[in-house]
Amino acid sequence: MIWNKTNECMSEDERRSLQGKRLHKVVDHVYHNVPFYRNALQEVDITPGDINDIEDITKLPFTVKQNLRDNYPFGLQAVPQSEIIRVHASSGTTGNPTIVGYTRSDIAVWSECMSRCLTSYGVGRNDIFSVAYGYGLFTGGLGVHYGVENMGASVLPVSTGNTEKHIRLLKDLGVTGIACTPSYALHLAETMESMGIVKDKIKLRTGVFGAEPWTENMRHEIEERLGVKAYNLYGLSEIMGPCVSYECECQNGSHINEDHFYPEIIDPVTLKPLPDGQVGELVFTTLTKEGMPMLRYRTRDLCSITRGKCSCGRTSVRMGKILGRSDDMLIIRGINVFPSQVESVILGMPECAPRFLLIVDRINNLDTLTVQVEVRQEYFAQGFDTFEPIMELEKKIAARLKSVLSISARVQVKAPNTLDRSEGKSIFVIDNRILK
Ligand code: DLL
Repeated sequence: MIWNKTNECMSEDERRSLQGKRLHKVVDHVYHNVPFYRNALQEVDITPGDINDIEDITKLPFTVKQNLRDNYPFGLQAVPQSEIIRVHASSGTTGNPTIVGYTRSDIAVWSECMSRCLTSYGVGRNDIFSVAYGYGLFTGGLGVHYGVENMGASVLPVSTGNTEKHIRLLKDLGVTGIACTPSYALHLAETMESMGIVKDKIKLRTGVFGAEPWTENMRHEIEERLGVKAYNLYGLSEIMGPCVSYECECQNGSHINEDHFYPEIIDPVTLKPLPDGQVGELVFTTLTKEGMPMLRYRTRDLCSITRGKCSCGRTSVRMGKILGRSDDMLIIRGINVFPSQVESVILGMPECAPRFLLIVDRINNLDTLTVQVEVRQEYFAQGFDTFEPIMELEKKIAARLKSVLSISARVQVKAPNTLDRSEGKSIFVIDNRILK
């Protein structure tokens, strides 16, 4: 089944013509309504009149996460506040989070794109679909939720946590579809097994996984242990949220909703476009977004794209798996975490030396973050010989980290000069998660 045959299956020429018209419109919109973009376009001597075809996109400047931070909170918004009906936020590298405002039309486009994804996974109106992404500022929960409602299936908004209660509901309600991070799916399988519930006792058929990288091995393991067919879902809050691309039954890449989000692959060093099939940094331009349009947003995700009609009938371009990042962002329990956020907390505490180490592990399929921090010599000399002050400080650092990162970290305070740091290199992260 295809949700929107016209837009998902249009010919290359039709689509390029539509994209060209939409690109002109979005450039005109930001030129007149977002001072940041007007300045950026004037710097490269471009006016909306210069952008008529989709090929003209390479004349436009790039946007990076730092631009969103610098214009915090609403500087990149292209409509008056009265037009914004929803605001989401995700982590910035340090300090300011990234704020994204959506108009009523943006939410409608998002819901439609998400319904396209779900239809492609084989979800239909008779399905009961459990959404186990976080509801709140993260786009995962509400994003998938609106898509399920829009297509007329029943949504079960379980959100994250409460695993045992969730499993009971899966069983008792005969839930047929689930969306969550792939690591949480494995945790769910493990908890189910420990509760003595065999997969035949639940009716799950479709699993929708994304928000973090995962491998073919994880796919097979999830399919085997939960009894589902596992599909990829990709997206990012700056562009919309979950719905940017999705797998079909052929599972040979994820179809990009490219009538709304125009993809390019660039060399992250030279910033020059790369040919199809070559791995580089994925860049998106929003073609219809009103609230906070993005021109050539550098996602930092590394992958390749493939064109050509897929056996499912869709003609939209497909992106391969995300193979890595061109920056140091970590994804821990689906939440984006930058080492610089931890650094900003530690530098802000007089008791701490500017020496720290992040250790990321995956234990029972749940990510854990441990932060080791050295205490400053002068504080150490004042009586760190008993446990109490150490524990107090650990608690204090953990509370600050939680408020900045939105995830809990285990903090270990260390004596001065005990953390092993390679000479001259700033290696702050040990990521023990090996995605097999
Ligand atoms: O993670 C949106 C989302 C929610 C996507 C639920 C899919 C499902 P952000 O928090 O802004 O948004 O994080 C976006 O997460 O740039 C990728 O690095 C990573 N990511 C998202 N989906 C996938 C995926 C949401 N399927 C960042 N595979 C992106 C690999 C993914 N990485």
